[in-house]
Amino acid sequence: MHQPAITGHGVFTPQQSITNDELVVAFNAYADRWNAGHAAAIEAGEVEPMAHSSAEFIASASGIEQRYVLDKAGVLDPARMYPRLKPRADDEPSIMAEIGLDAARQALARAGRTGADIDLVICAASNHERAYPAIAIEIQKLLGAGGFAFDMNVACSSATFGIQAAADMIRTGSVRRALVVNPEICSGHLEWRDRDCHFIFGDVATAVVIERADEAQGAHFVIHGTRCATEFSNNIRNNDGFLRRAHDQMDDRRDMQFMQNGRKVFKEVLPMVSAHILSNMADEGWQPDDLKRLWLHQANKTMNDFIGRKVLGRVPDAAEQPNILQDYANTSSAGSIIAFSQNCEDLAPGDKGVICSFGAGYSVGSVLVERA
Ligand code: CO8
Repeated sequence: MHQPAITGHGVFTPQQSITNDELVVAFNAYADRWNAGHAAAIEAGEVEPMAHSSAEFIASASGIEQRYVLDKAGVLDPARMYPRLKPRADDEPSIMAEIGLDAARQALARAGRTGADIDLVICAASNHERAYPAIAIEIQKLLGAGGFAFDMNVACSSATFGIQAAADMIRTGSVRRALVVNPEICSGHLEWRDRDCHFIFGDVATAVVIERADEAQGAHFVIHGTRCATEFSNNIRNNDGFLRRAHDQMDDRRDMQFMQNGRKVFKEVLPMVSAHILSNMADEGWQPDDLKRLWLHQANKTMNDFIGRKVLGRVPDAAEQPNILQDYANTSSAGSIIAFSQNCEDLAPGDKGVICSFGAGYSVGSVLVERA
């Protein structure tokens, strides 16, 4: 068995961002328009008026202060309330491939590698721009990589599940060098017209290079235990899919975008996650005090505070458990990788940490790493 290591990492951040205040102004304008359009039904008591959103609620309930998006104008247009992204012709790179490639090139540069060194590309994300050909195969071609490539989707846990798949293939020798890419265009499937969730997500792309530790060209993180777990739940759900036309459901339906029962998710996922991390660590013989850093999924600040406390048995310092959700919001599978990428270089050889993501499915994935 070979020892896998993360040797490179990269983050593509969109140029446009939306503050909570900007988001709330647009949402409230949309709500006012909707209420005006339904004035008679509201007056007759047939429908409830749409309530305003609040920047104070968003910051205190989630910890999110702003989010990056690929198209700000479409999202903030009260007559539209979703991004406007130009469709790509068949001979142009897809949007996911383009932003994934940017993150991938940064990760390859850090690893001291080129696309030609890669023989596995996994595009692991919450949604894919088209059914086929796989986005991963497009990225493989654009990078000049060899071997093979495939797409996978485990919602918010896609990155850690992708890392486990790649690490296992490196361990057994079936691939030599892998790239796990997470282009997350969450703005495309977020319901910006629902105040319960309109603040939650942002767009980004991340990538990591995984190869044999003894072939690493520079500073790297040895991958010890990897673990994935799933348990079916409808509490985070999106019903859009390829049968939409066959189901005669081409109309504008709420359940074709992200839906969740946030409170239930909070309550049910939290115990799963801390138990999952602790059992992965126990099997590797790691104690909570061994952990120098937790790079957690970035959904909610209170959630992360709770998990950090459960895992370490005390309140973690902000530096021990860095959050990036205040700047990026929830970027689905990319969140823990942004936290890792932006907060790993200062660790010393021998320092240990855990990358952990969790979300729809339910799904939880954790990767134990040690700075070499
Ligand atoms: N402004 C003002 N008030 C609001 C707003 C708002 N924007 N939204 C809700 N309220 C009101 C509610 O109506 C409610 O009022 P009342 O008490 O009168 O009923 C009150 O505020 C409290 O609402 P909640 O109970 O909903 O508030 P919470 O404290 O539970 O916070 C959160 C809501 C922040 C959503 C919280 O529940 C949470 O973070 N839960 C966990 C979420 C999570 O981790 N989800 C994981 C999903 S990510 C994932 O798996 C990936 C999916 C694929 C990606 C999809 C991309 C689009």
